[in-house]
Amino acid sequence: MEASEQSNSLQRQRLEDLKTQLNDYAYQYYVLDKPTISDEQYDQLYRELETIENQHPEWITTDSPTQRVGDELSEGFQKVRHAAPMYSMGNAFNMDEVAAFIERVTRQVGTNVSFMCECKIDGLAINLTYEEGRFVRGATRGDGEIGEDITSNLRTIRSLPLRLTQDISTEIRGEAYMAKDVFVKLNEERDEAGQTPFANPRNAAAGGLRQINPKEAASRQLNIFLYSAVYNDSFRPASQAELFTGLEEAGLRTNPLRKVCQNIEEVEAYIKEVEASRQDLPYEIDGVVIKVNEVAHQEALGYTIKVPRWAIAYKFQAEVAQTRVIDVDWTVGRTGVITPTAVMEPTQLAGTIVQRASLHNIDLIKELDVRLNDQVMIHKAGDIIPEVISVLIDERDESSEPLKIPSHCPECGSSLERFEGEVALRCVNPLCPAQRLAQMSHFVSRNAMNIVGLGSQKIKNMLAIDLVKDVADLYYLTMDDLLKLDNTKEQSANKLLNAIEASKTNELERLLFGLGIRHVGLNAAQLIARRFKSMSAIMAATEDELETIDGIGPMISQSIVSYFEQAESHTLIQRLVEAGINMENEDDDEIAQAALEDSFWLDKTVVLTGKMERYSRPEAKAILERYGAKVTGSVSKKTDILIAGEDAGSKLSQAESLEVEIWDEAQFLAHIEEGEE
Ligand code: 3B8
Repeated sequence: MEASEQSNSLQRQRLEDLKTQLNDYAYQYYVLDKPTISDEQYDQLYRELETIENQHPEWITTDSPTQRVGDELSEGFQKVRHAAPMYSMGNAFNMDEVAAFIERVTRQVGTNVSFMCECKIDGLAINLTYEEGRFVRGATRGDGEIGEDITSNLRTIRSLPLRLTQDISTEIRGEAYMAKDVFVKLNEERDEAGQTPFANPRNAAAGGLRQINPKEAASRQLNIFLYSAVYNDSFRPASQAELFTGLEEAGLRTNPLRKVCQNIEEVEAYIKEVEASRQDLPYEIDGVVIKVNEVAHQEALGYTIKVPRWAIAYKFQAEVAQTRVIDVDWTVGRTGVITPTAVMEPTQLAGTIVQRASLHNIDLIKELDVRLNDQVMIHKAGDIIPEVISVLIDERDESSEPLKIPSHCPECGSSLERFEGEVALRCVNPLCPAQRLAQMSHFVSRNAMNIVGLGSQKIKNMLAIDLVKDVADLYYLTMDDLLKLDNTKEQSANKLLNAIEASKTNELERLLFGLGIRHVGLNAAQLIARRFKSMSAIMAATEDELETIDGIGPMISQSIVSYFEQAESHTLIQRLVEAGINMENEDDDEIAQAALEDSFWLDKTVVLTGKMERYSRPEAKAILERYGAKVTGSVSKKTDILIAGEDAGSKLSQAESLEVEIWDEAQFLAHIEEGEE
């Protein structure tokens, strides 16, 4: 064997090992919820795999973890015929109907029957096709016979195995859903961005599965539970209980909250238990599914034209409550969006006492025609956020008038605007104290810079006497300044100064989140800070570069780029730098410490091509970015330097013809090493 062939085959072996390892870690993390390595270790292996795949695109297979989020947009969705129809279930709305189901089943197949009880996940039915253990296609239920091919969106779901542990060839069915916490964050972001919020996690998940851009789908962070399969010679369990263990052994995610019951009493106990703890589950359920456990009995019972005779869905009563609207609060968010909230007579709803409900925006107010003193029905969206669902118009007083929509900011009095395509009203006064208050409260909040002891009342007082105008000002406060505040003695002032000082060394992701860039939630901030590792690299990043991160879609990347296009943002960051706030990722090596201001690379546009000895392309790119360079993928007139390794191709000739400066690896290393000192 020739040397290069040998190194090729070693590399190929490494690639296979990496794929297996990474898929296994993802399984531990996303299916079993038990991470076995750190995010950093995972990232490192992932990037090693990416590097090999970049060098050998012909080796990329669809089950590679790098292939979860593709670049191609779907052109509408292809229709696919299911191997066997996907039925929906008959419903039971009370225990009598459940009892009738159990009696009928027992009459037909005898008393030697048990029942599998499961939670009814409120998501969307999906169908996953595996061929010899490989995920080849995913589809919606559609009309039950024919669904839509949503493979590229389903691939973005991290708990969905691209490769099973067994060579199963069949269709596996389950539910795709959005967890409650993801839903709450998504709606907060949508409110802030002036977009219509989703009514519930199910709609948000449905929207995610129908994205034409898989990157958007990935950012919805959907999850799945599997609960049924088309049986054949490669997969034939004897019972629903065996089906679940079989799915688990194959690497598929199942809901552990299930129970085999022998009789109606046990079924009823399960239903009661689940209904009572429903609020505490991290996902929304709308009932309990009761299935004949034995597959032989299931087959004997069969199907009607529409539904299986061996399963039934017990639906919970939707939890709603009636109360009266006392007032409507209009609050100004950190981007100036005005959010209306109904203040109501306190009432018990789904486990808590509720007295405020979001009305989201003026379109919703007009649609509901909600007015002061109205009797309204409320529920909890995603089991968490109280919302007004309807108004009892008949109980309304004759003298009642439509709600007055403010024309001016309730805080600063400047006139409100409504941007095209948005449902939100906004205060566009950049000096609005309410916006500043909201921005600063966000900046100091627990998940952001976590400045303990700085509540919104204190910030309000600071703003009122002009001690601070923006978040950077916090870092220039003195003892004398703080003593000017009401109720602030030396001791508490000292504490606060210490808390502010301590926040200077926070991780980069906290700062990035704290800036309050639209759409940049905690999760996005973490992903970005961990990949780019310094504020300057983030500021220099293009939309394309940001989107190379799994989970960062166009909405987030556009928002970041446009935030850093503003001169005010640069001024703010500069003042934070001068105050000594950490702008780098902690685990950075010495290179990251290079003083950016002196960096030769600052604001240079660089293109990498060809093979280098010392660093892989992604590594070289990361180093250059930490020095402040902008690394792009193609040579243009704007390129300052092309760094060409061995076997450089078209980019080299392009650079020559455009008279772009060309360096070899030695020149590059010399400059990096210089910078390291
Ligand atoms: C047969 C079995 C439909 C379903 C089923 O959590 C059938 O089992 C079905 F024809 O729709 N939403 C579940 C859920 C849904 C179904 C199911 N099991 N756990 C659910």
